[in-house]
Amino acid sequence: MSHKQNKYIQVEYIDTMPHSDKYWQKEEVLPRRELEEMQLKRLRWVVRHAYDNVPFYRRAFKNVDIHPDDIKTLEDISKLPFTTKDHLRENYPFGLFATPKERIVRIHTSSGTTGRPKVVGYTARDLENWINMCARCLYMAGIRSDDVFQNMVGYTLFTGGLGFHYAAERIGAMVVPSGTGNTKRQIRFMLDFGTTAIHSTPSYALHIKEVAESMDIDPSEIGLKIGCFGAEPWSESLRRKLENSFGLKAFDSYGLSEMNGPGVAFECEEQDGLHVWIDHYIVEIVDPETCEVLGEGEKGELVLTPLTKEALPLIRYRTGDITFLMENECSCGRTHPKIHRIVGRSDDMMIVRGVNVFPSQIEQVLMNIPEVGDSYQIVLKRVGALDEMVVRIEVRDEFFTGELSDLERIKRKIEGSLKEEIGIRIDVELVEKGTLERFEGKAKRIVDLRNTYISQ
Ligand code: DLL
Repeated sequence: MSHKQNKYIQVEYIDTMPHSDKYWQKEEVLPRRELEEMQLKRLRWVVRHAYDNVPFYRRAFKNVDIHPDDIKTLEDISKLPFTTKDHLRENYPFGLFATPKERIVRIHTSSGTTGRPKVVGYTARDLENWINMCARCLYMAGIRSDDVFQNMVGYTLFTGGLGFHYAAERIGAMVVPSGTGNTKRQIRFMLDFGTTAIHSTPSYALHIKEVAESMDIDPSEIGLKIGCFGAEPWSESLRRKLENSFGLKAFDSYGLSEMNGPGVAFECEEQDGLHVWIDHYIVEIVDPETCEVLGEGEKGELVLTPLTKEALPLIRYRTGDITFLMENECSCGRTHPKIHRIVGRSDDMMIVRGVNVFPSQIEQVLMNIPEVGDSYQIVLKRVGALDEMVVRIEVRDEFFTGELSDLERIKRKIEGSLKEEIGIRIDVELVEKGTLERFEGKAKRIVDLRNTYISQ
């Protein structure tokens, strides 16, 4: 349609140019060989950039006797040293930045659980690349210019808010920058503004469902079609619960501040693995103990090297997130490889009676049990020399008969399912609805009391 024909637009000034009705950018469908050629060129650039401009990398490369000119093939990446979260913290705030301050146009931080925050920076070009990567994700989930996108994540130093905000605007959607909190008002906005797509953590989405129900609003009547959920591990059964409750399609969204923020990997319509934008990141999976590089299908720690970051070129960054690379081809036509949804962070892995357990495995079991309500908590204790786990669970109102025998039956049922799926006996404690904390951002489901010694 020409400008004259469009009665709503006086001057066409919005840069809304999808590559096609299916893909935001043409790079999404480049043949793998071309992507790899691009990766090699960019890898050589980023390694040189880090070496020339970040004293930390000059030293780190010298320590392992490697020079940027030694990078001749993509496989040569394995000669480079890793970067860890501690390196970022030790160089707080700007020590790993590769561009002078006058070229940095924004910073964000990621606090994690301990110590100094990690500070990340962006040049204007970094932001432009980031917006487009996030726009690829939202477009892939089906968000278009006629959507109303309610962005219910933090807008300040957290990358979730601004990252997707600008991307949704770029697509031309109507953005409701509502941030986190005031859940009743969020729900009213959804109804009043005709929100069709939401972005939040999966745990906040679960809370919104619960609050809507308490307002006598059926979540499926709100009119939501698309949910973009991420920033924390979640399970397939929570996806099903959110999809069934809201009547939307729920997509897993992965990213981390150190790699811009959201927009690193995202699910397509198949909802089976997340495409990683490999024209901007090299993906490796390594054994977290030995750092040996693992092959397709082998579970390990995700290591990412950003290929286009000017401000913060982190080489072989150990994310701490556990996943694996999936099979190559995807029916959506995108040529970028997929990672399996994140199983958990290596720091969150619990060892109970010799068995490795991630919180998302517990959630996967719980969300399939109808009696289980919308909140749970994992309490870790040390009894004598052993770690013990107790899962505190809110029971749905309609199953709370007040009869002790009913509660005992529910407890035994949940313990049975946990034993069957995870292979160890896990104690369950049932609590009344509303007892456990709710979360607007990333949920904190683990309460670690292991330093509080409990004698046997
Ligand atoms: O959480 C960026 C983000 C914002 C991603 C909004 C998705 C949506 P950080 O605060 O730096 O950045 O936390 C990054 O969160 O290393 C993972 O451990 C975890 N994480 C992020 N997305 C997922 C996901 C943002 N989809 C850390 N599944 C990462 C599991 C996730 N874990």
